[in-house]
Amino acid sequence: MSKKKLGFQSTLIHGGGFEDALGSPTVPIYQTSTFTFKSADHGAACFSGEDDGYIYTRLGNPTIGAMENVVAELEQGYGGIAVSSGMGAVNTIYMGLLSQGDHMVSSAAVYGPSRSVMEKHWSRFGVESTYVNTANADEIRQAIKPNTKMLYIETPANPTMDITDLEEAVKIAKEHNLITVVDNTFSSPHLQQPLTFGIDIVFHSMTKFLNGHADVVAGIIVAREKEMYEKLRPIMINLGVNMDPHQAFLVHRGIKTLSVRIDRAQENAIKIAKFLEEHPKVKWVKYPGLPSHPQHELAKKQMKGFGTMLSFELKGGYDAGKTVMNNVEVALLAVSLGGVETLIQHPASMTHSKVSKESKLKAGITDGLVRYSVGIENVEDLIDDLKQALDKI
Ligand code: LCS
Repeated sequence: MSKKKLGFQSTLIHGGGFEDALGSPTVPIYQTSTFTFKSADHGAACFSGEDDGYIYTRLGNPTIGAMENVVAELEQGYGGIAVSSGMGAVNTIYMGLLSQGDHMVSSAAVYGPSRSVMEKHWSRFGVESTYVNTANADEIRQAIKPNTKMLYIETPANPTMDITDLEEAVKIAKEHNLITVVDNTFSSPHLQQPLTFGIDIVFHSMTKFLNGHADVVAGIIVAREKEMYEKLRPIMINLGVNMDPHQAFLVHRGIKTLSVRIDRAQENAIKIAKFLEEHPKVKWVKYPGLPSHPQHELAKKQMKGFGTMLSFELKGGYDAGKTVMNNVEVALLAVSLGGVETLIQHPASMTHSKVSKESKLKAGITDGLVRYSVGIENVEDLIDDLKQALDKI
């Protein structure tokens, strides 16, 4: 293949540069824990770094490496670090870059455990955190203290769909010498490439869009610069949150259809968002593609599409939401998101249940908020499904 830089969709298919010795177009699954050395000297050279041969799968593996290289290319970063889950990525980043006495400013609306692990556990090791609405740059500025080291952003945020201005965030971080981290799970690199805005680290729960088929739990970190990559990779290795080769194979297969899956689901998402917004029983809908979304213009500027996630609240609050969740027949009542199947869930009692009620309300996660992840089913079926469930209220 020519060395010309490929477009995004070609990179999904051909990225990473892996060439199989026997000509397989897919990356074989090296389902092994260890690799034999040619000699004792060769083993020593692999450990010293003189030889880049494989040693042990927790340290590196060809199947995992091929997938890491594709995602690093898609995010336009220096290198990818595959991890066992999205939470493996979160904790690798916290452990690698925050020490006792350091402070982190983060989006208040983040995936519940990304916040609760910081507030309940990293705090035990002396790491401080402040959660603010990062969609408001003034709130970020006011939260920065002399010991602030990291600005952690989830955009669009789970589950409020709030959008943080990445350009502005990088500007603030530069003024205060902060490391910037973006959880890019809700967009995937198909819709948003935070490293191109100057963000230092991007990570994903690949359980979601990158894999896309609700059959794997996985994560990845991509660093913009070599130095950051080299800081984080040993943390993943020593924490032991490495990926398994079979997991990597499945995610790599899912990645190939990332663009077609998201483009197709987005066509459904805007129609569903409009249907809900016009429905008399609906109080509000948050979808970046609706002009009523408070950061609709920002979404247009920094994202290549509006995504497939939306949240809404019914006029009847939680009880009405529960009726809808209990009566949908095409959408599945389940947590997770970003797959080909449509999912519906209730963040306050499910994904964000471990976050205190006060913090949830401050972050905009009301009791009545219902989250809906749009899949690639026929949109008429999804709308009819919601219609009949709303009729049951
Ligand atoms: N970041 C975001 C934005 C997420 O949505 C999730 C999982 C994670 C990180 C953690 O990834 P995991 O370890 O599960 O691969 N989000 C979930 C959700 O909203 N429902 O179930 C899981």
